[in-house]
Amino acid sequence: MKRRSFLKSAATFAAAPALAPLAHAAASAELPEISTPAPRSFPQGFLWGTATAAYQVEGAVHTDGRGPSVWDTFSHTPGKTYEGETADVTDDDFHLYKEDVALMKELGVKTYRFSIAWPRVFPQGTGTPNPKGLDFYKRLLDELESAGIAPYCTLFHWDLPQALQDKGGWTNPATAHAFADYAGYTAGQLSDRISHWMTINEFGSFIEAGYETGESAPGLRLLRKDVAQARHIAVLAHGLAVQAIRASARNPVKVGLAQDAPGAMPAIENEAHVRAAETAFRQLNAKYLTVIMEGRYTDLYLRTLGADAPHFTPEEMKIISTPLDFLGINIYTTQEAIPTDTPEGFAMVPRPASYPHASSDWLFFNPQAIYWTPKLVSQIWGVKEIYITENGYSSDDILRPEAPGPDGKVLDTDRVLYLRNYLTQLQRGVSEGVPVKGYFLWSLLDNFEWASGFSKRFGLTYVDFKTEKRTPKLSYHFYQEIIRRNALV
Ligand code: PNW
Repeated sequence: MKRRSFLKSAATFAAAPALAPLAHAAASAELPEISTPAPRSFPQGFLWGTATAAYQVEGAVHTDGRGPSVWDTFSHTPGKTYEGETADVTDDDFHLYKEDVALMKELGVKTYRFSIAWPRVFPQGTGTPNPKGLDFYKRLLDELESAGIAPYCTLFHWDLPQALQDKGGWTNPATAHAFADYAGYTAGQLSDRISHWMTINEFGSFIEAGYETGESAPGLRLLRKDVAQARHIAVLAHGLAVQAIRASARNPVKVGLAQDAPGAMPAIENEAHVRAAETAFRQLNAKYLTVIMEGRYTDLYLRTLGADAPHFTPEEMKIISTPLDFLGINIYTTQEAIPTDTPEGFAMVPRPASYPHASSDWLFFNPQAIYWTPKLVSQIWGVKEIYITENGYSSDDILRPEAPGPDGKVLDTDRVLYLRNYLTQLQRGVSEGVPVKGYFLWSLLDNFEWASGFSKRFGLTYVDFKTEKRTPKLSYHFYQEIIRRNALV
């Protein structure tokens, strides 16, 4: 009985021209040919890339005059990172950068997003620059140039010079000016080689995590009003740096940032839910992206903080909202919003306990994040040039390590599953006209995952941290194939 009904449906398929090429169907009377769907391509020139950050991959923390950063201090403080792990050596990319660029060349990426360690350039945060610190990046840029890979550079990926933390770090307005000086100096030195600059990576990950919950460096738990002021100083630092980079660049440059925008997406794709998601997105991003894009804190944000709201001047708001050339967004997840009858007009839906996530407990699997977040950013603020500056997946290294099998292969089908689904949604957005110009996969290599140490692996390439041996995983070959075809596979 079952067999008969299968045959019936097979005949139906064979008759459908879109699915089965008839000539082949004739070869097998019973089974329809499996059809290959039309390639779902990306626009010509779509910029495929990969990303890392200085402290997570470089190692060589005492080399060539690098000063200590808050992450050196924090990771060396007992109890702060997983098993007390530090990034003193990590991937040793400082010495192995040629091998790492070769891995990228083989992968086929057109661009590489990396960060410059502020304490290599200004070991004390301000004052006299350390030319030897910049030399490392010049060597890296030479190597990238000969591999035909365009550099996208982040100036601050959380490694604040410890000397500045000793004077209050991001709670001290002087840090904003020190950052602008460092950004201007570095752009002056390297703008002949780097055209795309990002000021700051993920405000919340060093302000809330560093000064409110204490999970990240410098590991403080300050009062709400001090955290609100620190946020304000950080967005001001961004604006001052945008101006400093433009003022000192010797070539035309494009300036943006890389923000992990808390996401909101419609729980159901209808008009009311989309409106709720838009409203939610602006409010959830009030602390950083909204004030940068609009030059004002939302009323709801100021009202919620009450007496703890930040102090600011109209002049500062102008600096903070200096127009950008592009927006970088780090996409990992998002959360469903629904419309409500409340004055806010939206509510975020709490995630059910069984909502799937990666090894990192915050990394909820929601491929629609990469469709909705850029779409909302372009809808709300009219942004014309967007990059996905990070997107990636963590596997677990504790329960069942992702180590190479006896055949030497790392078959990370979980990461492939994640990437296939996210890239499908990215392609959907791009084909509908959402102006995403490029995608940087986090990360080229397994690396130091901050407070999680080496217990989470995000790499396309497996790294044996005892030997520094690199082994491209299945996901590396999957991404390589997508880049080669410029289409989903
Ligand atoms: C980003 N969250 O961090 C960083 O930019 C990278 O340095 C990091 O390795 C990568 O994502 C993976 O974690 C995040 O809690 C940290 O939502 C935490 C969150 C998001 C991003």
